[in-house]
Amino acid sequence: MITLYKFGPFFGLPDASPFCIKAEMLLKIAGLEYKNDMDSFTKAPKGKQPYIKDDSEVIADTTFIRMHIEKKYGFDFDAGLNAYESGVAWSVEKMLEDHLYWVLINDRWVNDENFNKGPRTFFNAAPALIRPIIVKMIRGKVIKGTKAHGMGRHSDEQIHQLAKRAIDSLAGILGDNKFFMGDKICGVDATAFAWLVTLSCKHFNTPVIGMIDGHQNLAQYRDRIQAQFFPDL
Ligand SMILES: N[C@@H](CCC(=O)N[C@@H](CS)C(=O)NCC(=O)O)C(=O)O
Repeated sequence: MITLYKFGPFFGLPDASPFCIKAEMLLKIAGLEYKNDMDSFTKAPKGKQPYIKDDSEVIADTTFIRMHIEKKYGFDFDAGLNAYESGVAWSVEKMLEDHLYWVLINDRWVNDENFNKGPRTFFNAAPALIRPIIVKMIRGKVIKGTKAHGMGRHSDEQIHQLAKRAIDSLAGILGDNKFFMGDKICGVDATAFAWLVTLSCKHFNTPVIGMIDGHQNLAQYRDRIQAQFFPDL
């Protein structure tokens, strides 16, 4: 049995982290049985979630989780795609994970209003006396990360200009397809759904929600996948 280590549902989303939603989607797409563990972040081998335990093997990072599923279970997430299509799918995935992710982090962690009603609440269980210190330290670490990546050096307006360009590209690639690369769900859909549902979260105040909802194909794709894979939400 596989155990998926994740944060758990927050803000009406399947998980606070799009990477955890992606990992869960990969397991669901591959049709593998798994159970969730939402209490083992401190044991994460790379200091990040998600990670999985499959028998005695521990695998951290969604891309390595995907590779593990491909190798151990012989499941091909890109079955039927030619080399060009696989390349497009991989590029889309990495645009979301390594570029649009930082828009999300900026909107949630840098913006005061969103931070106060979002990430700040992750620390509610910490003892009241030291809570402000922990919040300041972790928020500072995340903001430093946005600057190290580079996204955090832009103005909000510039960040949202970049977001719009990325969202418009996604809409263009999806076109009239049912799934990102055609009629059949494939690996990139795990990431695309995870990011679209997370970036559309109405708990937060961000123009990115309107950018996504402005594309009927993206909004319908997100809602279709949510209804199929997370019907309880
Ligand atoms: N490349 C990793 C990224 C995972 C990741 O960034 N996880 C974040 C949540 S979105 C995390 O656990 N952050 C906690 C920390 O850095 O302390 C993957 O694909 O799994």
